[in-house]
Amino acid sequence: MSRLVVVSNRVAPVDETKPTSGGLAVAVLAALKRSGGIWFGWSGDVADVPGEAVNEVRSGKLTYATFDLSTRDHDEYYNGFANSTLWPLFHYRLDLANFSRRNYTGYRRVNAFFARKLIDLIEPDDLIWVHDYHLIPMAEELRRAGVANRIGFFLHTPLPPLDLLLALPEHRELMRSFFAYDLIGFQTAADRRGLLDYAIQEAGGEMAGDTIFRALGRTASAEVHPIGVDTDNIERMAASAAAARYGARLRTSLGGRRLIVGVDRLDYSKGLPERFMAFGHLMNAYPANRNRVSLMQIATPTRTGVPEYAEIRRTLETLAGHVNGEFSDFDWVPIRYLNKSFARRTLFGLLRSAQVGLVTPLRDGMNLVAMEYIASQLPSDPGVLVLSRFAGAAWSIPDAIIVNPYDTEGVAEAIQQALDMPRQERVERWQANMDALRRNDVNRWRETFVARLEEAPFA
Ligand code: GDG
Repeated sequence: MSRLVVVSNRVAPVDETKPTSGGLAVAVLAALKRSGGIWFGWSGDVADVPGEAVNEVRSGKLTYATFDLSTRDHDEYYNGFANSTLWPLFHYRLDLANFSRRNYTGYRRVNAFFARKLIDLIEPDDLIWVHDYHLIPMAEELRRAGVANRIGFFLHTPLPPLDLLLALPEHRELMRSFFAYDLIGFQTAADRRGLLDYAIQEAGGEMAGDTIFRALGRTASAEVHPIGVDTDNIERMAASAAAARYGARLRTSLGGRRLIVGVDRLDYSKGLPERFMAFGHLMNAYPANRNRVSLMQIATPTRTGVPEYAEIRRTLETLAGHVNGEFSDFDWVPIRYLNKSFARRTLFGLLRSAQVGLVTPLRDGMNLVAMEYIASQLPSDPGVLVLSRFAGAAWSIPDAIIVNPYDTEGVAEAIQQALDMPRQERVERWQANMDALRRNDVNRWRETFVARLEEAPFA
């Protein structure tokens, strides 16, 4: 079997007791722990004058190879093109996308820098698996330097339709970079469509099989490989967390009231203002819930260097204050809004304590929290997941209550339906969802993607 070399912008801390928020790191770590290999990427540290060296640390079967970025690279590549241009664009938010030539140049420069550093580590038979929107040009840079290895790419975010992609001034160069991979994996068929439409309609390419296309002289396969979670591990952690001390603290604080939970990175794609408004509407439309049901929203701050993230934080504080001001009682607060991060075990314990999981992004590649909520439940008395149709997870968890997150009244109705659902139906829905998640867990995701990459080249 070939060695697996995973490349992603951030590499999780070697010390696993440190919380890792962010779906990519969580998924890649779960996948790599089983297979072993190299995990190559940015250390997360910024230095005015970064050292040139790649720092290698071994832990079990896995080697972490990391390096620092300069302040300028961090500004232009990470805060700039990746998180102020591609992230909003790929989440259908042209209104929030920033277009700057300088940031695009920085993005290309840092991708070339990643490629130069990686070349020293790889062997001819290695499988290289690049992750996410930060590193789309990696394969092109590697090919330019003569690397002939099999190279795969997985996009964790959505890819929008062709017309939105065309708004990017550099769309031609960026999209062409995809074609240097052998295998390109997407979360859903709609995301894959964006690339194929581009390849055929804009780049004059053609299909050469169900998934295989030819464009600009290269052949690649574009496939749907939906990501999963480590179900066994989550079940175990959630069960042990429920017995922990803070579980008792939470129960005491609720005083027998019911709990709705949301856990998200603090990001405008996650639909948090809409969620708070739907919860406020629930209090108005179904007043029996007052003093009986609370929403606990954990919103972990991320990307604090990007101005739009400060803006969404202010919006949420205002909205939570508004709902709480209107409906609180001297012994009850409707929204418990927490801007901090928790250990994974604690998080799964909280998910298990909640009768309703509320996952309502406006657009999401997959959404692992939806899956973690299902995997954390007590099988004999599970809670109900209310899930946005615009999360990739809606295709993987079909027996959730599926909602349109823009429809405030509809989301409030769905929450009420979840709160009222009889145990028999809860158990049946949960069982169907859990079976689906077990069949397609994170190990299966890695195995099928890597097995497919081993079959490359597809020409
Ligand atoms: C991207 C795509 C896709 C959150 N807060 C804490 C914490 N988390 C963990 C969650 C979950 C992960 O972070 C978040 O994953 P999501 O999938 O929900 O969202 P993104 O970060 O946007 O991930 C997404 C994913 O990549 C994988 O392909 O699903 O669509 O956007 O695991 O539990 N973890 C800890 N403390 C926290 O406070 N320890």
